[in-house]
Amino acid sequence: MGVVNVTPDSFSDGGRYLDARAAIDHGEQLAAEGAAILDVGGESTRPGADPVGEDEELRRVVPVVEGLAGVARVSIDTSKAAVAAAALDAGADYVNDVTAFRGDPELAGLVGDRGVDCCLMHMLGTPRTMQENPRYDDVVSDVKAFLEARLAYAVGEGVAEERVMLDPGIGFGKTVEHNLELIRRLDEIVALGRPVVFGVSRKSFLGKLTGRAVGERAVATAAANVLALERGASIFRVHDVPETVDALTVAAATLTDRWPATSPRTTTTTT
Ligand code: HH2
Repeated sequence: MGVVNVTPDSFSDGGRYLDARAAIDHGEQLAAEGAAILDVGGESTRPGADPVGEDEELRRVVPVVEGLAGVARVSIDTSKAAVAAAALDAGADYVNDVTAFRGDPELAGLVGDRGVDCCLMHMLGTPRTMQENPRYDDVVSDVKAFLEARLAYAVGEGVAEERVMLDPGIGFGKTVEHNLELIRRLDEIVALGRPVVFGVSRKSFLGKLTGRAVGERAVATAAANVLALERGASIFRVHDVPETVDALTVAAATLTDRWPATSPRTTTTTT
């Protein structure tokens, strides 16, 4: 899953793709590099981010979704039902909600009615407050219980269980230790029986571990993604697609003893 942030303030690429043409070009490039899904978002969720109004979010994302429909599967990264509805009308077929249907009471029903896939993510608090001293009894058990409850809620609102994917929300109300423990014990989240989405890309704990600036974290991101693959994650949300494809191709071939795997470059590489 390649990230297309149509925002002025995203933590790693804010402002680079605020213009619709630049965002579409970027999405096309990510698809050519091997992204099967393009996750289009018009509201940053970085720690401390200000909420974006519905009209502004619609203005940012709808032209980009329209431009990318048909290039790859398009996911809309939003918590607002009106934005998700417009994006689905424009060609998206996946709803990625970092609030796990807590942000807008209409969103679960919309996803159920439209019969599309969705991702429900764990977050402690809101983007404004989430990094202020996050605490858990046991981070993995707490996140797992939350995701199980949100899955039940979604199903109760008419979303087919097989349409739901779950995400532990790396970096959303978590310390470095919480993130590392979630990665180490990701198999416990996978045990819920739904595909797990894993979003570690360029996140600040990788900078704390490596000392790398935000644009220099592709290798650190790949390392975490390989561990997540080994523990059963299915979808890897990243900014740096080529590095991720290479790392996951080698890891998947090693784990499954099957290759060529899905890398777009395996057909053109001879050595
Ligand atoms: N992380 C971000 C945004 N959306 N969605 C899911 N399912 N999982 C994630 O880990 C996740 C997400 C944050 O990354 P980014 O979009 O690059 O930053 P920003 O929120 O500042 O736009």
